[in-house]
Amino acid sequence: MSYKIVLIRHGESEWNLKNLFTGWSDPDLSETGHKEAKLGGQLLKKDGFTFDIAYTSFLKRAIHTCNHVLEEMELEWIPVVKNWRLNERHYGALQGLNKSETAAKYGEDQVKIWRRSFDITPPALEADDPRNPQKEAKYANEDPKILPLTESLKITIDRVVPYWENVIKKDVAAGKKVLIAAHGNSLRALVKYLDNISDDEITGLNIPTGVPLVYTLDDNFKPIEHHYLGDQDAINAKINAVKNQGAKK
Ligand code: DG2
Repeated sequence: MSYKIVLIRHGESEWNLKNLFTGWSDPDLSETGHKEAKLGGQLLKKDGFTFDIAYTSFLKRAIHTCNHVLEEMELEWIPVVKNWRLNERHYGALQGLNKSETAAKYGEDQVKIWRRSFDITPPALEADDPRNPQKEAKYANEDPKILPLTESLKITIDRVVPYWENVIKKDVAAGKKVLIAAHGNSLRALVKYLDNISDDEITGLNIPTGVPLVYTLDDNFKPIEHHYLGDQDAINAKINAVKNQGAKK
């Protein structure tokens, strides 16, 4: 017995295009991002995939990616469950800053620590910042104490993994075919857990925009195999582009 799940990071967002730290900010997909998401859906359809349910975040770049994929697959009718636990890692006070300019100001090493270290948090938003999630209507039903002002990957794992274990995995175990449309770091959190990647090794993992990542899991939900769908050279180029976003210009 084995299970298949598909993860997809949203297509390029307007802020990815401008190379801005995004986190819980809510820009839409760029023109390229819309195309990437549609292509992701076309590749899944061509390879005979189908889904019974999709999970995504509260952020429109992931929601619109999910919609594009389902539209290309003529699966707009399936349930789509949205939850903030799949949101991008909260980038704190870095949100809205340009990654290259931040590297020029604080050094590439510091930006790498903020982007890829396991347990170091970026500087937090002030509680009275208008971007505090406690002030946003979409988080009004959540316990304000658990809404972050900044997050490390470790903290992100602490909300993504319970959502996988307690909610999504139950659908997979029940035989449902599941799509998860989320973000660079919320997916790094899930992949670290599924593949049991060490705290050190995870610093080198970058997830490209808009490319379906197919996991085959065994009875115990341990990965047997995973692969990206599409042209591998193009995918590697995208992975490198993500890696280099923190370089000085
Ligand atoms: C990016 C990831 O998140 O950035 O928040 O800036 O996947 O929602 O575009 P996404 C952000 P890096 O950690 O790769 O810098």
